[in-house]
Amino acid sequence: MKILAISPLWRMTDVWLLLVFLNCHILRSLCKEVVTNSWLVTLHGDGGEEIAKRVAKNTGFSYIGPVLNSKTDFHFVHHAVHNARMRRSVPHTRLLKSDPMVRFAVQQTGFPRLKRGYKPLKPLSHAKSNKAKAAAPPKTSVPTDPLYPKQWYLNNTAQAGGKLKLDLNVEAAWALGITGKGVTTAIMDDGIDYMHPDLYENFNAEASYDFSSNDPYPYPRYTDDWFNSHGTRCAGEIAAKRDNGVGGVGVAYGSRVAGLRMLDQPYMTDLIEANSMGHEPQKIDIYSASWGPTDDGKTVDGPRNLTMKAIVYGVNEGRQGKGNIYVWASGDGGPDDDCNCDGYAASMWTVSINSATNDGQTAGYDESCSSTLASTFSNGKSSIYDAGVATTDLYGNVTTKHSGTSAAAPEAAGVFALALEANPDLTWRDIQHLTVLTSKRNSLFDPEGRFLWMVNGAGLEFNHLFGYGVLDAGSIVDLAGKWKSVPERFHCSSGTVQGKHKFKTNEPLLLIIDTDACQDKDNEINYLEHVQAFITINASRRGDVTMYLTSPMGTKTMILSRRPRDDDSTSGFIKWPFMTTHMWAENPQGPWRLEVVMETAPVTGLEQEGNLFEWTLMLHGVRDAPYAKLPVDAVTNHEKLGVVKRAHERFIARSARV
Ligand SMILES: *[C@@H]1O[C@H](CO)[C@@H](O)[C@H](O)[C@H]1NC(C)=O
Ligand SMILES: *[C@@H]1O[C@H](CO)[C@@H](O)[C@H](O)[C@H]1NC(C)=O
Ligand SMILES: *[C@@H]1O[C@H](CO)[C@@H](O)[C@H](O)[C@H]1NC(C)=O
Ligand SMILES: *[C@@H]1O[C@H](CO)[C@@H](O)[C@H](O)[C@H]1NC(C)=O
Ligand SMILES: [Ca+2]
Ligand SMILES: [Ca+2]
Repeated sequence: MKILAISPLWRMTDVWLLLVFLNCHILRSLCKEVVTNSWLVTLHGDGGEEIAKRVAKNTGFSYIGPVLNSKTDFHFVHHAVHNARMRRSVPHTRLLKSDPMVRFAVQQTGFPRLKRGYKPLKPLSHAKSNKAKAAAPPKTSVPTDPLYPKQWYLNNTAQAGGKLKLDLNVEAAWALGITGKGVTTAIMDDGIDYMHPDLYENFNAEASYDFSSNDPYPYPRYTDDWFNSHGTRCAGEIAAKRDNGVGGVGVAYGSRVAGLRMLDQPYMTDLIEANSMGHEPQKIDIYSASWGPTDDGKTVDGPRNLTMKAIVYGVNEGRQGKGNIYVWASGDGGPDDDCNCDGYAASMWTVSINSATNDGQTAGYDESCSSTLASTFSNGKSSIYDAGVATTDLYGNVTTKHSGTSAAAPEAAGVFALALEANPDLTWRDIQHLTVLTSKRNSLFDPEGRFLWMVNGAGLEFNHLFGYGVLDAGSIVDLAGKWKSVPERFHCSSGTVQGKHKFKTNEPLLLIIDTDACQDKDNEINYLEHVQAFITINASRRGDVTMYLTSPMGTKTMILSRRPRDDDSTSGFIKWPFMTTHMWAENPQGPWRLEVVMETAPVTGLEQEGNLFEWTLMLHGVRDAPYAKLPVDAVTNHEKLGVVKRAHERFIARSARV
């Protein structure tokens, strides 16, 4: 086996990494793409909107708007072109290109992006308005809202068959007066019923937009089955008003929500996704997404070029440079899917959230993967009435049936809104560190017994299903208040294995990259954040390929699980970034092992084979001990922090001896 060291990449920023990420355009056959009636039009010079509007008029196109506030890139639509065709319209593209102002024009592909956890259910009850109560200020520490007793995810009193105290522990954060004031979360979804009596006061219209129909009003489109209730339900979990006699209470009931309606058109385009994720990054703090590529257990797909650009801009420049927080539902594909095949959930720049039920198990639809950072809650046992997530619903109604990892991501967004009120200086990375340090195992467990809780080399407990455990609002708010921003982040490309490496059923492949983690360079990494393995592979049956990455400190993480429905034999993975959070805070120096195993189905017994062509190990983290400057009371209040700090002191003592 040959190890080819590649030259160190000095002080790359997260922007640089954009170039490394290759997308679905390579795997087009798998993405079920069509061609839409949208064009990305790039102009010569930076004449801006006036020129773009004139070009659109001259060529018979409709002008939609700039892409990511650009002065040169614009979104045009042609209404005479069908919005989902199989072939590109060369004449229309040629027409645009014939205008002397146009540098290039690209007709946009369309691809499916599905809401997670959607079940067509009618609402259960109508919200009862009681304005007399609404006027009174809160008298007790317990909210008076009629739906509140059913919101077990806020205060689990073992109602609906749940486990006592298995909840987000919001009570401790609220008791400090922290309710998310000054923080805005955007719900990227199918719209928000912003006239809902439990939402309108906390709706941030200024930061909202409708990208599905290009206007400032992201109101859900009516359908008989209330299909477009998803965004409204997510919004209520975050910011439903407290003590107003209507509905329930949001996790961060003092915060605001913005609506970015962007899921309600036949096909998604890169332009719509990019404009949504890049919308008002100085006014929006958190973006919450409960959707993604199809969860059919055979899709491999992720953000395209412009969307990646928007996310990278968000984390680097958003929130006045502190970075936007992108919260992602890890996926509803069940045990037969793997969220590392979903480039949004697996991104380092999103916080990927899985769900647990009200008694601590995984739900049947939960996916697992090594990029999941933490968990919140979805529904309880389906046999029990009211065990779902209680929240606002369309047309002033409420529901107790919201579910899926869809329900989980907004709860996390709400908890992060609380943390940001407690400390507005937190960066996107601080939020991830705080999540790792304050999430709890509580009583979360895998009912199938496959994934046990394990401890990494820095003493942190993690689980393949739940990440670092369930978010704890009281704990994250407390530590956020004492937090000192983590040191500068570095990226170290630690080696590449190239060549054709065969593996087959009963003949696994083991590769090793021994790294000094860029020691003595400017980008030396001694304490890890994310680890990525960029892998190019093909196989006679992609779904039978499983991969495990083991760190020098002995933490073994499954970066790809078996996907029984994925029968791809042609596309494989091309430089796909498999990500793991499980080595957080470890020291990365030493040998990293990659095992590739063909897990052929016992039933068919067919022998499968494949080839690994490339593996590049990318380490992300910091040079200096990240928690060294935190005050003593932070350590005494937070057990996990104490454990990691002691581990880091041992790392330092060990390297001093060498
Ligand atoms: C939560 O429930 C407990 C009972 O288990 C109750 O004593 C407490 O006041 C409740 N707190 C809130 C904020 O709902
Ligand atoms: C996306 O970006 C990559 C890398 O910069 C480039 O090679 C590729 O052509 C771009 N794809 C599209 C569809 O523009
Ligand atoms: C709730 O939904 C029903 C339809 O099921 C509708 O008639 C009603 O106006 C809605 N709003 C309220 C506040 O009940
Ligand atoms: C994988 O690629 C190699 C080299 O290009 C080729 O020989 C082999 O047939 C491919 N295997 C599959 C299953 O596509
Ligand atoms: Ca309410
Ligand atoms: Ca998935």
